[in-house]
Amino acid sequence: MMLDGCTPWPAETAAHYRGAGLWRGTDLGSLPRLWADAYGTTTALVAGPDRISYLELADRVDRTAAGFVREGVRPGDRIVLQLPNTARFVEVAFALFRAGAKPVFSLTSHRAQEVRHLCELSGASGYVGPGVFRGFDHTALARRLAAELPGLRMVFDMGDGPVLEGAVPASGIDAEPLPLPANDPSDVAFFLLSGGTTALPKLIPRTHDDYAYQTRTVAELSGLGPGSVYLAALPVEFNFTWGCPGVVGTLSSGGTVVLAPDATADVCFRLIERERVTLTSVVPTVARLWLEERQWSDADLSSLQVLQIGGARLEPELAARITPELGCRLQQVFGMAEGLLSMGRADDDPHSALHTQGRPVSPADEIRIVDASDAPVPPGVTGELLTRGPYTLRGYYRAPGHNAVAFTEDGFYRTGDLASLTPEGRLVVEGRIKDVVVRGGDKIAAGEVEAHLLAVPGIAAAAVVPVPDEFLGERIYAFLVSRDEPGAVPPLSLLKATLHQRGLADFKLPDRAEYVADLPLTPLGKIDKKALSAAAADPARSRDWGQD
Ligand code: OOB
Repeated sequence: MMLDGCTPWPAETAAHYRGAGLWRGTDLGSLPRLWADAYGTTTALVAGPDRISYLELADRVDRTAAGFVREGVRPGDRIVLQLPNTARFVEVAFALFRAGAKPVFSLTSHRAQEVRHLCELSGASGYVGPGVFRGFDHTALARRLAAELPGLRMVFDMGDGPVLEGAVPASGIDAEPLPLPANDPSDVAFFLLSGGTTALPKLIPRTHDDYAYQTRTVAELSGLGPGSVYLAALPVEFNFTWGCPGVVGTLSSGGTVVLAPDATADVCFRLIERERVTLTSVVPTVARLWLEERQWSDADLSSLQVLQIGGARLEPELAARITPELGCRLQQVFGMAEGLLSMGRADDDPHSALHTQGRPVSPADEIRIVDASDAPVPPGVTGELLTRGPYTLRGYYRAPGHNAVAFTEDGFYRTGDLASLTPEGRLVVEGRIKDVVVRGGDKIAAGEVEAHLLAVPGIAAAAVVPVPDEFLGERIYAFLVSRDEPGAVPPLSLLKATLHQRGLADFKLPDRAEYVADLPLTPLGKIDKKALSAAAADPARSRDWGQD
């Protein structure tokens, strides 16, 4: 049974996935102990100076789970989890699974707007955060939210600093292990966030069975084993880092996970050299920075066998540089928090490795590429990518209205991506129709930023579009119509400050704003974003992003 507010797979489909051995009844909460039995004193996690064995990890998860239960965490509770790349993240996530609670994976860059929304939408009863992190007091924010949201009863502070009254410090989440009930494998284990096409992010329920299947499948096809060392360079709460094969896939295979505090070449090259990392995953923006740094760095990267790149369009010119300059294989990954993963394979021919995003990872993944009337198009023709399968959601959490348009009647998820298939069945991602800016791998829903811009006094209309950028892939360009005469409108610096003050995460702030007399409309009367994107990309416009 899935939590109320989720859309389960139809019974026959679920039975088929079970019968075919894809869903094996795995409870994610039980995994650390099973791994400890299999891999014992092998190092599971490396984080800063800490090296944590599989046995230690399982013991910590048991004690932390018991600590959460003692503090009032109950099965079914939703708990917003906002921690950086630390061993704590892994311990807390699995401890919450053990306790039957359902973590909601939030980014550490999220601020009041996002955290409040996640707490409200999930009906969270608890929040686990890093205390003060990168100068921001997450506990103070959570305490403020708890004062407003009656359901939010528990605030846990995993930081090292002094802990505010009313919050539980990390040391308080520790108790003698308890026998805890197992989870229903078909139920939600945790929630990922959608890249979002609507004004507010949606929650993606991921079940124990579907995520266990995803991570096992990707780990197998990546050839992971006890000698594998995975570097978590991107934030660990991304599906890419957490489970493609990522943290969960590596731990399932007896390998070692190294947690990087950030994705800079400085930090990551040192870790690759020191820990003999064999596999890591980055977005194209990070890959570009690593290639730049490689020209100056003498770090020994010879252990690195595979660099996974995904999350945003990879320019062929950048793709072609990976193997010659970093000495490892490039594996393109097209994926989404909603499910479907498509990846290159070790035996791909060089052209496919550079120019396609590989094949879906499961033989049970169903792909349809359709035209505007939902009719399938032949190979080689671009259309919208629809998909369903054993680890792709059937509905966002508590979003019936949106689900009615985001899924077909027979349960295919409309990805909003434009793609074509090669005659051999490889995916080529060509673009997208969804209203999103992909800025250095971060997904920003245009509608969300527009809603905040419209709340700024003096702004009558707003349209946010992507504009190409050499380093970030895309940046955020806002076209605005003022209520008054143009001279009286807020400049970009003030707009950014206002949105920041409203509690919007900084990565969503417009890089550039331009006032126009009115916004162009399509024949159907909608804002013509294509025309605006083209205008924003016009080289006649200034590229000096730092200025108003
Ligand atoms: C990953 O997940 P999300 O949920 O942050 O974003 C999904 C969207 C896709 O629908 C697509 O629009 C874009 O990101 N995307 C790509 C891409 N990989 C993702 N666009 C072009 N080329 C690619 N290779 O981004 C994600 C999740 C798991 C693994 C990898 C990426």
